[in-house]
Formats: sequence, structure tokens, C-alpha cells
Amino acid sequence: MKRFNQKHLDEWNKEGGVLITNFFSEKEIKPCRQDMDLLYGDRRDATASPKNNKQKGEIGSVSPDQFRNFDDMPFACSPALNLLALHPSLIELAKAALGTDSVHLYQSHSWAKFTGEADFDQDFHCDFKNHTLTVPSQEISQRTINCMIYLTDVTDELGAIHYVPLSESEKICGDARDPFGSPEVQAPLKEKEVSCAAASGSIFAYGIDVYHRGTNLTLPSGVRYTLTASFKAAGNDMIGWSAWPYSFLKPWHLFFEHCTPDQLSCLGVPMPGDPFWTEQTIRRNKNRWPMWDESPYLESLDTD
Ligand SMILES: O=C(O)CCC(=O)C(=O)O
Ligand SMILES: [Fe+2]
Repeated sequence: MKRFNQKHLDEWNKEGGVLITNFFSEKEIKPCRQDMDLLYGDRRDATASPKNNKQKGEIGSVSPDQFRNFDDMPFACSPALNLLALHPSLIELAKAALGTDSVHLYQSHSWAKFTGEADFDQDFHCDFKNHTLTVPSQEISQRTINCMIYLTDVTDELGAIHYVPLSESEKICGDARDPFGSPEVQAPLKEKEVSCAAASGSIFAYGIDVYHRGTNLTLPSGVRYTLTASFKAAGNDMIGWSAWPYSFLKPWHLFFEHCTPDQLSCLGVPMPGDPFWTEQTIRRNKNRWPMWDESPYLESLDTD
């Protein structure tokens, strides 16, 4: 059964963002939440009161203390959290949204937010500032799809992301897109913001040209766990965040042990049948990742 439909894609195209509830089941999310507890649970101070660092009239601002419990994939935990961003249904959504058969995952980070740890209220901004050195493309296939996966229930008291649909932000900002969100657009954007509060297992998919902001956690002892999964068309060199081999000491073996060739291809590993794969490269890759299932790659050599 498909986890998304044409209406979701139409909304993403028209408004730049779409909330898809129940994308993942509790059975899929529970082990990821346990992984998040393992990675970040001991950072939580359940007695802390909500923080408010805002000046009078300020909506919020992006500040380093909001990112204390934030890390890029891979994570030192089970395969569950590591492989969630490469779930086949998410890859299918990315391919459909970008209208291409080949996508790369270029960003996935886990993020734990705890009440009182920071004031998580941000001002409106667009994420293209740290995904490209230029600006978002007008060509659909050259855009990105950025998914926030909810690993806990996210209410407005638990820091739901808020966004402004493109049809509204265009009336306010026209064609202009200041990725840092200039002060004069903040109040009018706030009037049109939509909350993406939703239950655990939901995803909010949005583009890097969409005005949005994180909001504060105000529920006493509150916890918000999320994972991001950002995709681009393979070969789109304008977009970047992670050069995966840069973090070579992290547990990449989990991916070679558990991913299908299609999932690995999202990390830049050529598909079976690609001329990269020869007897030598397969042998050497197997030496590097002993638990990798090389059989589909070997079989495609035999049929050449
Ligand atoms: O975590 C959130 O709800 C949004 C955060 C965000 O937009 C950002 O840090 O760029
Ligand atoms: Fe953002």
C-alpha cells in the first residue's frame, strides 16, 4: 500500500510543504525512539522550566543552543534509526516529488529537543542557506525534498514546526527569498503560519525555498525527537550538506549490512550492473564490508 497519494504531491508542488500523517507505523518508529533515548536520553533535565530568551516583540532567532542534541547520520545505535531515512517508501516519495528515478540522500540528522534546554523559537527562514551556495532551482528535478520525521508526538507545546504555504508567502515576499528572513517579513509571515503538529510517525515534507520556523517547547518535561531525510536528484552537484565518507569512522557497516542496493544507491553506491562493479571492486568492497551481500552485484556481472 502506498503511503502517500497524488494529493500530497500536488500540495507539495503548490505550497512547498505537506504534512503526511501516519507515514510510519508505531512498529517502525518505536525502535527509533529507543535509539534516540540511547543517544540523547541522558541529556534531559526533566525538572528544567521552559526557557524564554526572546526580546519583546521578537518571534525568535536561530541560535546554537537549539542544536545541542543534534547529529548527522550515521548514529551509534541500532540499524533502526540509521536506516529510517532510507525507508523504501520515503525513497519512493522523493522520486515521485522530484520526478526522477534516481535520488541521493544528502542530509539526515537526528535531533532531540528537551523543554528548558533552549528557547527553540526561531524566526522565519528558508533552509537553502546551508544546502546550496546559490538559490533553489525553478526546475522540479533540481529541487530538493526535505522530510522531517516525527519520532514522538509533536504538539504545539512540544515545538511543532510552523510554515507559511507558498501561496501566502508569495503575497508577502513576492519573488524575493532572503534565506535568513528579513525583519520586515517576520510579522506578516507569522499571521499566515500553519502549525504542523501531528502524531509520531507523521512526516512534514518541505522544500528549501519555504519559510518556516522551529517553535519552543513549553510543556513541562517535554521531549521532541525528530529525524530529517533530505533528498536531491542524483548528480545535482549544486546541493550538498554531507560528504558521507568524511565521517568514515562512524558505523557505516550498518548500511552495508542492512541496505538493499536501491538504498545504498541513495548514498552514492553504484547499482548492480554499473560498470564500476568488476570482480576486483566487488572483492575489495567485500573485504572492506565483510557482511555486505554482494550477490546482486556479482549476478549482474554474470549477465553482462
Ligand atoms: O526543528 C524544527 O522544528 C525546525 C528547525 C529549523 O527549521 C532549522 O533549524 O532550520
Ligand atoms: Fe529550517
